[in-house]
Amino acid sequence: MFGKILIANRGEIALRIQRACRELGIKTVVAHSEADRDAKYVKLADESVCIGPAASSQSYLNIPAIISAAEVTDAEAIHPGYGFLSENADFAERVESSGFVFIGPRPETIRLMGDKVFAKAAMRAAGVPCVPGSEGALPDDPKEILKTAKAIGYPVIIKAAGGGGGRGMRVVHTEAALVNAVTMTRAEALNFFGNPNVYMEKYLENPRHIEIQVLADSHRNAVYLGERDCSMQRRHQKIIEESPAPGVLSRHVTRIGERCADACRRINYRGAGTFEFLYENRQFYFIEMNTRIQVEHPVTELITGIDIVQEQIRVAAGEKLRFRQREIDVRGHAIECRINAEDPYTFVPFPGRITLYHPPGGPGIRVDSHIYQGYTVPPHYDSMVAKVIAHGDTRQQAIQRMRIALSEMSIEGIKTNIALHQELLHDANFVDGGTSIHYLEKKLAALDEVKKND
Ligand code: MV4
Repeated sequence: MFGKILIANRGEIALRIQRACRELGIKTVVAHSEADRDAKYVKLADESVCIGPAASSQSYLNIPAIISAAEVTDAEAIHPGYGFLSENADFAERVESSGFVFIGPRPETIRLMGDKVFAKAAMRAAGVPCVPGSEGALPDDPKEILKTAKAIGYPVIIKAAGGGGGRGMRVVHTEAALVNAVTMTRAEALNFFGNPNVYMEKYLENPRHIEIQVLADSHRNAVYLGERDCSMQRRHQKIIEESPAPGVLSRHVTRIGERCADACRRINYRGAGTFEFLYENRQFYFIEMNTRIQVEHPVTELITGIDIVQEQIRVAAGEKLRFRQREIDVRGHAIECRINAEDPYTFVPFPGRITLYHPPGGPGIRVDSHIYQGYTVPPHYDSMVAKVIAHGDTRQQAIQRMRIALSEMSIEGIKTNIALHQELLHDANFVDGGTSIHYLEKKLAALDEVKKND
């Protein structure tokens, strides 16, 4: 096992990784920006290195500075967390060529999954069901493009191979709009991702977003840790996640999960990963794979009892997975609410000094947060300040525990979206379960209408 790990991230995940290290008896180094000097997790770490100014481009994305920090502190491995450099294959390569272990998949795997055309082809070959679409990247010939769309049927969606997470896509409803949409998406793709390749899929109008968590070691062992329903989102920012996904048959999850684990063995995957699916009319359709730890990993930890961050570290150190698929079972139901420093209805970020903080607690409640009373939320980064995760025997109990937790929680001095979460936890459609990826945006638009007519 490693003696010392450098954490190349900030906020709650920096603290989360530190806790996993501490339990494993590993010393920690936090590489931080000037804006995060006074953060609690920086003080709690065994060592810290300031790697640059507040702007992420000069600190959390500064590859040479991070490598130097690992060198001067004699760290053996680097954990990238989520966001920032976590899915940057060049970074993973630089980490390994500098003699450190990258806590995540091999750089080639990150590169493969970063190209959504390659990722889809690999998954299709492994028997993972995908959204019907073009065979690989679209050609230039307009006739061929029109033919492909005709075969798929409108509406279709054009996506950039180098995109993902909602960037670089266009929905096309008619033949008349198709060729221009492909040209525009291609131009943006080249501009934003340096890769002009685009591909086409059938556009699913009202799906849910359900993902499968996997864990693999470097000895070709792989397991899946159930699913997460992440459909409650706005502008590709998830706000509530839960597991199990309401109304999805567990034997269906088992079937898809087996496919995902199988695909991991086939591509020799290492570490934690997530297979993203759209789910519509009781069918799963693979769209993308994420090669990092995700924000919402705690819901899976609560229902499986597995510490995913510790397992990431163990498999990165070359250890074998400590459990087989049949030893993993799902217990109860978990829901996560992401608490953001923002106006609950306009979503405008609201950083600032926290003058009062009372975190919730009690049975089945977990809070992953780096904040404290007197802490100043810096304006330079993501606005998430805490994750509240509720676990119960049933979904109903998890919802009730979450409502109680949020009612106990006080954060003053900044605005937060706690009121929005409370509203959603009492929303009849959310309580029924199974709302689509468009539900929140439609609900917010309806609330806006009510306000306008007041
Ligand atoms: C889609 C889709 C409908 N049909 N693909 C957006 C994020 C990226 N990961 C994939 N996305 C979508 N791909 C097909 N064929 C709808 C979306 C989509 C979406 C997906 C997941 C969560 C939220 C979303 C919000 C808008 C659109």
